[in-house]
Amino acid sequence: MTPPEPSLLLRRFFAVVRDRSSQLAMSDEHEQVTFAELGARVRRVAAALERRGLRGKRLALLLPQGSGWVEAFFGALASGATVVPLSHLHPEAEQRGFIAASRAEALISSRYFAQGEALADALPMHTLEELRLGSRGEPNGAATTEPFPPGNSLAIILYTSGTTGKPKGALIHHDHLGRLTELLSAAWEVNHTDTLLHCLPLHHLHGLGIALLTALTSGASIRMFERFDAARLFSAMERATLFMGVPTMHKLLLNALDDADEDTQATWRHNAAKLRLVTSGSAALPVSVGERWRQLTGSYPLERFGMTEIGVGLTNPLAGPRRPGSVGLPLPGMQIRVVNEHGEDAAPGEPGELWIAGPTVFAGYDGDPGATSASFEGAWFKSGDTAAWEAGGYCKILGRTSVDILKSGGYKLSALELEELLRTHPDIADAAVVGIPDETWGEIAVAGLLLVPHATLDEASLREWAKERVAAYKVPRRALSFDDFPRNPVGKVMKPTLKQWITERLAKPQNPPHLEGP
Ligand code: MCA
Ligand code: AMP
Repeated sequence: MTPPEPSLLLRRFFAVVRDRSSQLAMSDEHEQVTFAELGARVRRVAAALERRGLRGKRLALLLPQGSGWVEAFFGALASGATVVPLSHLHPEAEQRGFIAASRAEALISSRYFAQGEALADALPMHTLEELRLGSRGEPNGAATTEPFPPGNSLAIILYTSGTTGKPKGALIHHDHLGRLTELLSAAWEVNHTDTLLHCLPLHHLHGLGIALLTALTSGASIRMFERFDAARLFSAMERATLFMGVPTMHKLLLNALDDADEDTQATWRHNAAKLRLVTSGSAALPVSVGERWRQLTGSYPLERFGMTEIGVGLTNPLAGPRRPGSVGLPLPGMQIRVVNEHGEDAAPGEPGELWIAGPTVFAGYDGDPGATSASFEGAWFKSGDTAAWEAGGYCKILGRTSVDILKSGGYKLSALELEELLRTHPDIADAAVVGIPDETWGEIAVAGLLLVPHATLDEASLREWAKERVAAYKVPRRALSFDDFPRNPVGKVMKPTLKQWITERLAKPQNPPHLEGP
């Protein structure tokens, strides 16, 4: 039997390190790093981790977004470890939940990062500073990273919300990522002449795989921001060619442009026109937002469809018509079906569920074979999105099959996870969360609440309470109390009706700031 091929992702990365050594790999808030320097740092971290016996282990990673994050990430992968990216956007309680769920055996963080220090009692911590120095008496000899782990070994676990309460861990192999970067690099012609503006969170596949890894392994430079900041992004566009964002970012950038003074507007327009490619994904791009970007940059943003579990399935073409409101054509290398309720391929125009197969489809949900097999039909991953074929083989996303999955600012939220959380509040007897359409966020999560007798609760303190338990972006933006929810004859909450009730209540000019129990 021939041994499995070594990691394509690492082979691609180190080929760029070799071929583009003197070129800038990234610049972040603190420094500029060439590919040669990044590669050397990655090798050092990999060797230090390997000496510490961490090959094959699961390592949580919690660092500020920047060159250190990338160094630790590739170092861990090259050492043969699996990375569980944590986010500073999550409160400690949630981070501990991900550590427990993933069975991570160690944490890579920094001695200068308080959020990492706070987790030191939960699992052994390896600081980036120590790994760089090769301290603890370890020899600091030439760091070798080969042989790379095999392509079919586990590279990352990403947590994604589902129709069950807790987020599920998606198991993603080296070659899922390697192929993703290969397919996107080819489709969007990402190359060493590009500079990508990066401000997406790295604990999700958009920021990590689609943006960061695709750019780096294609030899592009990355200008990395720790967080989204419209003014800084517009300034940086002057020396960039690529920007990948979620629709909310595109909308917030336009809002900032509208609010800027005349001179600033002129500068920002001039800078934006330098971008060769703006992509949009993670949620539907409103056509009005896309059209304004066309005016700014000269071309309609390239909208594509992706998912944690599958990578990217469909994309509008780089050259050739980009169709507003459509996610485009199957990404070359991926297979797409739209399957109707009879299990047959839907005719053009007929709605059905979007199914995806191909080399970037994940290996399953961690420790959940039931959920894994329920989401596959053979090699086809069933997305839970409703779609239809349009003329010319383009595909349109019509919505989600489940009312309990929301998309807010590009983040997937589980209504059930939020309801379970809200029910643990002492003043709340029951909760039902729905997604309400919103111009900026796509949808916002709004909680309908049944309060315990005599309780009074205000929305602001409820949000603060929830933010100690889950990431702020998951916390319902609004909460309204009801005497009861609309229910069907067996007592189940009728969410579409509740959505209507909430929409009507929100449209009324005044909502009481305090929620009151019966
Ligand atoms: C922030 N807030 C939010 C969200 N983000 N509320 C609802 N939904 C959100 N997404 C809240 C904060 O808690 C805060 O509330 C207030 O808004 C302002 O927060 P701030 O941090 O200033 O917001 P921001 O930095 O402007 O954030 C907006 C954002 C961010 C940059 C659009 O949401 C973001 O980075 N989204 C990207 C998500 C993403 O990468 N998804 C990819 C999934 P308060 O005022 O109460 O404190 S992967 C995927 O979908 C597949 C693979 C694919 O196809 O890409
Ligand atoms: P996630 O699990 O966070 O990766 O989110 C994946 C989901 O985001 C998909 O199942 C879709 O519902 C949604 N999505 C991604 N890209 C698009 C797009 N271009 N248009 C509409 N929905 C999208």
